[in-house]
Amino acid sequence: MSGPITGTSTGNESSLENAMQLMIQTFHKYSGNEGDKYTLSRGELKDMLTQELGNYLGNPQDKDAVDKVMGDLDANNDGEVDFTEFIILVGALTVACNDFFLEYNKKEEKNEVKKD
Ligand SMILES: [Ca+2]
Ligand SMILES: [Ca+2]
Repeated sequence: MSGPITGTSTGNESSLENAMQLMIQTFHKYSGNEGDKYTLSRGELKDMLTQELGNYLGNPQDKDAVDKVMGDLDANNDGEVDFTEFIILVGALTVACNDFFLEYNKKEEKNEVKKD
């Protein structure tokens, strides 16, 4: 590993601490663009999904997809996604990734590894 990605870390953090900082910085990078500085509006959420989670969420350009994610995340129905709501999304996606990882490992144990 060669140095911090964001430039604000002290360089002494563990991987997990770095990941936590990165989640906080990523949230604030988008939350500060319009309206409330500490929450994501629908537009900010869309930018965040498109730029940060496009690989995982398919095509968040789709308006319905953004509305659905917004509806799922906005637990208190105030039309904004706050940091707690954001972290639930990240947590849920991380669990999904871990499930995928476990499945993948199981398959690799059963089958011979194919390389292409
Ligand atoms: Ca905002
Ligand atoms: Ca909310």
